[in-house]
Amino acid sequence: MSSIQTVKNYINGKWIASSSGKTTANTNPAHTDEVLCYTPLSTKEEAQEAIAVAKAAFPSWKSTPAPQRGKLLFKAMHLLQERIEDVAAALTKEEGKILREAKGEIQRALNIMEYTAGEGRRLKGSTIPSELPNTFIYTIRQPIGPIGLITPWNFPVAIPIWKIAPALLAGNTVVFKPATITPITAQKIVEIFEAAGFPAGVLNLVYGSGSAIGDEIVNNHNIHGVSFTGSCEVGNTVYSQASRHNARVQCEMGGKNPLIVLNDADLKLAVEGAIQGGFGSTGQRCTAASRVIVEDSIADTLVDMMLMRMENFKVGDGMKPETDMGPCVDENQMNTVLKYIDIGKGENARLLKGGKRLTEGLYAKGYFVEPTLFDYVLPTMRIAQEEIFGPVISVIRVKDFEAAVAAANGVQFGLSASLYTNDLSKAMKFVDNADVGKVHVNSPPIGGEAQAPFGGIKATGIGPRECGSETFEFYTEIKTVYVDYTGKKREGNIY
Ligand code: UN1
Repeated sequence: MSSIQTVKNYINGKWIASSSGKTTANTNPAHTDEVLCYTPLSTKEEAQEAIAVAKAAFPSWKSTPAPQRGKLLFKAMHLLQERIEDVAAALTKEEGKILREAKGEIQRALNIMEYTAGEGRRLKGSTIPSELPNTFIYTIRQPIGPIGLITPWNFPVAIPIWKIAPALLAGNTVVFKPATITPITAQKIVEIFEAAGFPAGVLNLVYGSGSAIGDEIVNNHNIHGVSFTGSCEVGNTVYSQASRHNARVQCEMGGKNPLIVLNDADLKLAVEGAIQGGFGSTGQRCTAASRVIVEDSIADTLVDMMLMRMENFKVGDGMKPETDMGPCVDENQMNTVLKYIDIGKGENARLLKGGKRLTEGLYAKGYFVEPTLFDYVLPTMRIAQEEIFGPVISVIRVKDFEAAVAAANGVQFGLSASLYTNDLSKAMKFVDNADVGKVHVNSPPIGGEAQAPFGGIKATGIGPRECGSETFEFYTEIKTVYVDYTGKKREGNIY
């Protein structure tokens, strides 16, 4: 008998083994012969049960005062803080990102919990002047009901937390379906909420495929809202299906984020931004700097500096402190990256560095791809248009600022964009004209702070922003209240 565990679902406050009998192996992408656990491919009936439980738990959770819900969230935050080493190691082992990045991701989750828990004492409505005498109009924010959360593998702690925390704080109950290839971090998150004392049924976890569990969450009429992060293809299906039964939908999907470098920029800073933005998290983030758009006059210098910076960039096991970049998350993702490298070569982009899978020695048992730099990429090429989700940077040379903005905007996505310049006027023009949900001036397009809204436009985003106070636009309904204390029937205009 193998001692490798199959993780369990968490339904109604109990850890329950799936009855499906079907599992998929969760392997370490840096050592593919290391199976970390098995993920159950749960049945639709198990998802239905979790949804029924979330529905049953809703009335009492809704009537729990928001400051009390916030107190539990503060407890969960302290527990995550205590367990940070353990959760970070699990994250690196199952997702592959380096330990520093894993800890950074967990710190971001902690910041989100801190910010969101404090909202328990705010969650404000507004008072509105009435045109009538002795009439009081105000609004309150109420939860929307049982919510389905479908989350990706690339930020398996921060993204679930930035959905679970505001969902629960606002008084909703949750059915959480994590990616099947990052089950251990999902389990550790739910254990923390359990240990913090969240009541049974308020947060439920069901492992399984998109086609069974995701499909049930999206189509079940007892789910009143779905928040999804992942691919455009899946997100668009989630949107069209969930909206059929009037569920509220929020989707955060792909990106093809530009990092523009103008000829007056601090090039050292720009190179650091491009490397961190393009190769950080192995390029597996929707905010990755996958296109470096540079003015012709400085392009040769910038490219030389990037090549030099890549010289000592160490690929390897994310658990080792000297590693700068970990593996791709799985074989599938690695093959996608290698396919796009071939596409780039086929399109006659100039491959300057990288481009290959690493297979020798330490790399023999992992999904390692070299950090890859293409130059002379045209804005219309597929490698400049499509999301690769891997360590591939495309340099696009343009004649001036206007051409840079046109190239930056000339993609279907609209998540994040960076501009490196010291020209305030150009910086502000870019802020005005970039077709994205967030702009970074003189810093890479990745990341975001807990108290600031996060999300994109165009093919990237559907529904309200995540994080910041704007997150409650999704997780609450506004109720408008009219209190008439005249004691008289209305005269005159009646609306
Ligand atoms: C970040 O870079 O801030 O799936 C995180 C994603 C995004 C999160 C990006 N929704 O990569």
